[in-house]
Amino acid sequence: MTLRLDRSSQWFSRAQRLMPGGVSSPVRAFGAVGGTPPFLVRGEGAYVEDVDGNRYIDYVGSWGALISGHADPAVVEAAVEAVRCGSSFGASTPWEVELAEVLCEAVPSLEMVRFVCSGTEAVMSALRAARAATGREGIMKFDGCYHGHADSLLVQAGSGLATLRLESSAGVPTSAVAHTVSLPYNDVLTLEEAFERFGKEVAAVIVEPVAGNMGVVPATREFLEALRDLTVAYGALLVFDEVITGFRVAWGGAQALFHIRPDLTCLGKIVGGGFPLAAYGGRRDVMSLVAPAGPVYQAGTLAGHPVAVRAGLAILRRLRESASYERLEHLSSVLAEGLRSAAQEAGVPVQVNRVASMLTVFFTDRPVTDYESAQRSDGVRYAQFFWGMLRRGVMLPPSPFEAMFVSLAHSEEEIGRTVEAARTAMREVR
Ligand code: KE4
Repeated sequence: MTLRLDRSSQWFSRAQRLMPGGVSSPVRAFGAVGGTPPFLVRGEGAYVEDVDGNRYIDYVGSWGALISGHADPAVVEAAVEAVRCGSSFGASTPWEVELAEVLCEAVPSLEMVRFVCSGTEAVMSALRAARAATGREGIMKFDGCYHGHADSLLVQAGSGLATLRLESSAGVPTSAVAHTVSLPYNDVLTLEEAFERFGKEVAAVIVEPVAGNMGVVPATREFLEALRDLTVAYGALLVFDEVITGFRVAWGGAQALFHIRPDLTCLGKIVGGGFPLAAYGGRRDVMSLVAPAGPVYQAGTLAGHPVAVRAGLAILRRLRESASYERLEHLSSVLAEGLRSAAQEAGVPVQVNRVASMLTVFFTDRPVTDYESAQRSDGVRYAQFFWGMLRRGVMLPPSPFEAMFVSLAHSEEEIGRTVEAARTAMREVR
């Protein structure tokens, strides 16, 4: 079967004349899978449609934000009603207080919260607060984890950097990363050694408690407990980057799932309902340092944007509806099992890593437990599988270093059709 992408191809050429790589964010340029990225014009429920009229079952979901599907009627209504009242005021609104109350009630570590416009901003600001609270400069992160594109974190990062095989970024001054160290994920021994060497200089350790940016790789309980114990012992703050996992893997995020309470948490994606809204928060004594309450400056013209906030409230209300997480768990486990058996039938070795409704198909016969093992998976086979599925009307993330996301809009029908497509697409993988 052929996939006509003529109009997408024309738009891509036009875009490349004026936009770097023809995209607004690198991973969208299909660097890892090649070919022309479909230019999308519409999303509805579990489906997206491109300019050529092709329709796909979507597992990108705006990189995890759309846990209730595209154009969720409740989210659309909230956003339309909000924008009818004026798009933005640059002033406080009742709704941001309501959203702050919902987040602080749901996420165990949140005693106070500040809204920003992106996950990058949330992480950057959380680390600034951590440095102020500890009087230290050192930041510890983990290979393959991605925390946005702030200078100090572009070290061995996942997501788009992994896709482009970049270890860091040009234009980042060495001084900006001089205090950042990146260690192997899930490696307790190396972590302990690092703390022995410079634990007393570390302001914060930031981690994706379930990594989504090297593909899905869950942290072991031993690793998370070691992170919590060592940060307490050495006086560093533990920061959970839950931009993906917040409200994805559980109502209270990975920290609720694993019963590990970080000092600060970063949220994004789902909490904005697909609009530009993110947040950081945590211990009251740390967050009270943030201006104007304290000396840590952070600001934003569109922070707490009323349309995004009211969309966020709507999507979270949907998630509170009965049995949402049980439904996501059921559909995602059926999907993962179906992908495994499709690969097995075709004689293609894969590992399917899944936590709740986020999962990744790694083309390798060995377990994927960190960035190194994720990088050993076969990217060429992933690209073949990606296009085989796209030709069959299923859109996977265009990189093996990202996650597939199931939404409440996916039903047994979409999961069944996806598994059916995988059975034949796997046979084309060489
Ligand atoms: P943004 O600045 O892109 O809103 O969030 C940065 C960020 C922070 N933390 C985690 C765990 C993240 O996954 C992200 C962003 N995720 C990527 C996809 N994995 C965004 C997609 C893109 O870069 O185009």
